[in-house]
Amino acid sequence: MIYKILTKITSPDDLKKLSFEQLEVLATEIRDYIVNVVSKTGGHLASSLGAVEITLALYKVFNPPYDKIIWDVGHQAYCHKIVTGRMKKFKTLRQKNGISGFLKPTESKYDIFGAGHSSTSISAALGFAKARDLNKERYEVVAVIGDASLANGMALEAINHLGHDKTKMLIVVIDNEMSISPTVGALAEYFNRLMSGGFINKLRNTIQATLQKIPAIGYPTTKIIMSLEEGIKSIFSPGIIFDELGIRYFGPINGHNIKLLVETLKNIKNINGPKLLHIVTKKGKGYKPAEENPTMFHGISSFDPATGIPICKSMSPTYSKIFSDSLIKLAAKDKKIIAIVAAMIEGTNLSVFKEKFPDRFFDVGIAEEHAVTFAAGLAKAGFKPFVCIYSTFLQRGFDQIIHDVGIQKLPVVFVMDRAGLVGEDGATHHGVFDIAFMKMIPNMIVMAPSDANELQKMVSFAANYKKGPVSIRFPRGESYYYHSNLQIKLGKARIIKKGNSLTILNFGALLPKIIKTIEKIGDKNKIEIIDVRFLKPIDEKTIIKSIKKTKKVITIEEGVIHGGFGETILRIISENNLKNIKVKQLGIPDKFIEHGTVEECREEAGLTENNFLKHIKEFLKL
Ligand SMILES: Cc1ncc(C[n+]2csc(CCOP(=O)(O)OP(=O)(O)O)c2C)c(N)n1
Repeated sequence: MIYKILTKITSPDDLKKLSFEQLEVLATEIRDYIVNVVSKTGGHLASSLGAVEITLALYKVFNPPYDKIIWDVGHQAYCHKIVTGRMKKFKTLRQKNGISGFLKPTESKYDIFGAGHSSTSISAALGFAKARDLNKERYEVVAVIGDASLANGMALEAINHLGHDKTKMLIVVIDNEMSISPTVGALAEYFNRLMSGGFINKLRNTIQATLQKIPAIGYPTTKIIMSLEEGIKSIFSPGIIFDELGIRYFGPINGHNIKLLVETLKNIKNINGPKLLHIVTKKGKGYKPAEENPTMFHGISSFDPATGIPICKSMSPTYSKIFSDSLIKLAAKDKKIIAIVAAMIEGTNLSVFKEKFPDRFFDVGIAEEHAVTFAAGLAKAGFKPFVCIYSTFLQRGFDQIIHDVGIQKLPVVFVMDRAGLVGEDGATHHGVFDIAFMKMIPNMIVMAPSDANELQKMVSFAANYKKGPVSIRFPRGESYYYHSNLQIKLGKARIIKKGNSLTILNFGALLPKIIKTIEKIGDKNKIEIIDVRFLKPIDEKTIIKSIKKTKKVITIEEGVIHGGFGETILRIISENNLKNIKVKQLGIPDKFIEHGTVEECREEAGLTENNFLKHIKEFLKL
């Protein structure tokens, strides 16, 4: 497609000059461009396609960056990136040093507030609105949030504050009835009713107009019907929840009609106080494969733009698949096993579990905090819940893990998928803090498998462990098979290879890389490799014995060094008064690692075979 208008857009101001017809052409060009780029780079396609018209309408009516338009999550903001001066650079989406897949204020002054995790926009927007009032400024503030993200506790807390505070700002809810899979929960059902409420309103107007035209019945009859309608309206009244909470509700309106969006935004822009505009969109709009399969196209790797068929690289099964297969096998025998996810059924690979055991599967929506305490209740009542949440999103449930699970020693299993560096999603999504936050919680068993076989055994160990909470972390992507016939015993490490001059202590899935590195050196008996497996309780005996022998230690983990596994080893060395020990901790240094491929991110963190080799050689003076 030739981009006649798109190539001329260098900032949102350029949109102000366009007619509605031109904006419609632009929307088509933007969609085509997004599909083409994402088909090569991968990314969050379907939500961004659905948000094209609302982006154009917002920038036609408001004046960013003076007006603060704050996007929730940021996965739907590709059109925003393109029309805010990043059209050419958009081709580098999610690549190292390229455009971020989420919102990043260091990337553009138009990315008003950083995001990647959901449901932060209303709180942040209220912060901006309050600051404006305190500073006696006049800018407008808009939070743009999806229907699934609106149901999250944080968004609801912000609404609670906003309705009470009465500050002037606008919330635009993009309702496509989808999270990654269809939105779940009572609020989603309420939105459905609002949509039919809109329908009722139209019907009501049509009935009224028609009846007015018939002289025989005329006005009095209309009144009776209207009062009946009022009865219906009190049940179905659009927006009643928001209105009752002090936030004026407008909508629902068609989120793909630019003219209607612009006119509505203009009409409500100057109304004081908190407002909510409910727009209805189609996820994947304008690209047939994404419209037909919005879940698959929510976040997708490269695909053929002509057909929508993913360009698959053949891979061994992912760790997520190994985990879900293991859990399904265990759940078939143990009726107490329950799986809980927070809006990530596909990502955690648990759709088969859901099909097989619908009564024992719960998708609680984007509600990680609730997922943890809900599991705590189930565990207290005798069930064995597995809370399956990406490492990065479980950060939200930190207090609940301590307060509701840890202190009560409840047998909840935390399965942290995507633990470690995740690559293209970048700093907001790397799962690098869980080792640190799990290990500090009393009563928590902290495990990390180093291969697929070990993961299966750990899942089975966790299912049978009754004395308290357990956490298991595993990385994104392809699994490896290294071990065979192994047994998992609480708190027991495994010596992978014996040696006398250097101890390498591994925690997690980087073991195959370590072994490959050692193979390159051709070492026979210098290096001892220990796969620690349990960070809590840790096998101090085996570790101390090895350290006493070699006096040199390298610790390796794909998590933050500060507070991580390596620091536990320093504690062991110090508490046991081991003298003259040289230690190198390899892990994520004290900075946020940006996006890139997983290998590029590992390079930045120093978690590559080359860097392992460098430190091994230094220690062994090779
Ligand atoms: C705290 C948190 N949990 C989970 C996710 C993963 N996630 C990203 S987008 C998304 C769905 C968002 O749905 P919605 O808000 O309706 O927006 P849509 O994609 O439909 O436009 C989810 C679950 C996240 N980003 N943050």
